Parts: sequence; structure tokens; C-alpha cells
Amino acid sequence: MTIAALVGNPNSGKTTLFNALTGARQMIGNWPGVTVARKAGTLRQNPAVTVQDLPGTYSLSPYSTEERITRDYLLSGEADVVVNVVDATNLERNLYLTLQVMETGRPLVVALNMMDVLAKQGREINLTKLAYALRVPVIGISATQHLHLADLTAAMTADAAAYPYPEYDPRVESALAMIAAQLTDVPVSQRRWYAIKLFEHDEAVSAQLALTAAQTAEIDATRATAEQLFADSADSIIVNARYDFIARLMAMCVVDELSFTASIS
Ligand code: GDP
Ligand code: K
Ligand code: MG
Repeated sequence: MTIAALVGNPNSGKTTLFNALTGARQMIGNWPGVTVARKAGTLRQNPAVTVQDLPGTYSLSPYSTEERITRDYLLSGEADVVVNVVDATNLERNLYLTLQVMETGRPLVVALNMMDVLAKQGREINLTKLAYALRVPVIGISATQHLHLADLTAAMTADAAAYPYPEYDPRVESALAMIAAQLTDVPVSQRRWYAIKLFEHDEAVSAQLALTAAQTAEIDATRATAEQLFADSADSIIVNARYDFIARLMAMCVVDELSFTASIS
């Protein structure tokens, strides 16, 4: 039995993909304690794979119910694989969630949706480079036209790479590594997620981990050093690291016909 969870920004095509993958085989309920609908189904072609729909969200910060449900579900480890539905026509904005999903340590497949719209706009995304840079499989699909859905389900059930995650500025990485080294009780796949939260000074997460005074002091010192080095707050350091990474991906992978024409004229 495999559980594949669908995550994505609102309007990325999650519901359309969910319906295309599962057909009529759907179970509807609620997430515990809230009135947000919870929908699951099994793959048309393979009933041993359950597809779990998650609420649409732009980020995984715990500020809204949708973000909290999605974040807690991913951290629970229930999903064997996460399918991140990405709107190819809004790649830059959608990738912010992708990076956060990778930080939760679940195996990931990117379903790059709306490829039909992208083609009509005369734009191209180099899927090979995108997959290489993210270190996860990227499958270009159209959920409405049922394009390449078999490739997607094949990628969902293939063996995933172990805990891929985006690598940021080396100075951020070394701070995160120092914090992660304190977290020997946290499963390896989730150390990066918790290291980022502790770097960001997330009080709820530090309370949950029951750190010793020495560990807390070590983490505070690491954060203070980074804040001094970057002359910025820990929160902004992480946000900027994600945006820098996305900017590099965009420069590497996106071909805009208009800008191409301009550059050769
Ligand atoms: P959700 O908010 O992520 O659940 O997104 P929906 O599945 O409701 O899709 C949002 C809109 O995009 C709907 O009008 C869909 O018909 C449309 N849509 C979804 N996937 C595709 C696609 O691959 N191509 C095109 N052209 N439209 C799509
Ligand atoms: K919608
Ligand atoms: Mg929907």
C-alpha cells in the first residue's frame, strides 16, 4: 500500500489532477478538528496506491488552517511520496512551496501542470535541467488533457532519492548543519526542517523538541553569528536563500521566446 499526497498552490490544478488520477474512487471526510474537507481516492490503474488530496497553500508556515494541515500531514510521515502540483505558467511563485515541501524530508515528485497553456504562450521550461537542479523527478503534464499522467504515476511509484533538498548559500548551509548536529533525536529525514525552524527561532518547535540549555545556547550562538554575517534577521536570511535558489533555477531552466528573440536581434 502506497500513499501519495498531492500538494500545491491554489489553482495549480490539484483537483483536476486528483479527479483524473482517481476517477470515481473517492472517499470524502474532514481533517480532524476542522471543517476543511479531506479527500482521498485510489489510482484508476492501481488501487494499491491511495492519493491523498491536501488543502491548497502557498507556503508551509503555520499561519492558516490550510498551511497547518498540510505541514502537519507532511511531517507526520504518512505519505510515502509527495506529488507537488506546480503551475508551469507560474513557476517562480510555485517553487517557493516546492522548496518548503522538500525541507519536510518526504520523497517528492514534481507534476509540472498546465504544460498545454505554457506551449500556447510560446514559453518553454527545460524539464531535465529543472529535475537536475532540484534533484527530484519533474514530469510535465496537462491535467485537463490527461497528458503524461502514466509517466507521472510511474514516477510516483518508483524508488525515490533519499531526502533531496535544495542547497542554499554555503554560509546558511553551515549554520543549518551546526544546528542539525544538535538534533540527534530527530529522524535524519526531518533534521533539516527542524534546523531551519530553530534557526528561524520558532518557539513552538523548540518547546516541542525539549532541548537542553546547552543545545539552546549553541543554536542561539549559531543564529547570532549568521545574523551578524548577513546583517539581517534569521527569518529574512532563510526567505532570501529560497528566493536566490529560485532565481538561479529560473535563469537555468526557463526559455522565454520573447526574450530569446530579443537577444538574437
Ligand atoms: P486547484 O485549486 O489546485 O484544485 O485547481 P483546479 O483543479 O480547480 O484547476 C484550476 C483551473 O485550472 C480550472 O479551471 C481547471 O480546469 C484548470 N486547469 C487545471 N489543470 C489544467 C491544465 O493542465 N491545463 C489547462 N489548460 N487548464 C487546467
Ligand atoms: K480552485
Ligand atoms: Mg481544488
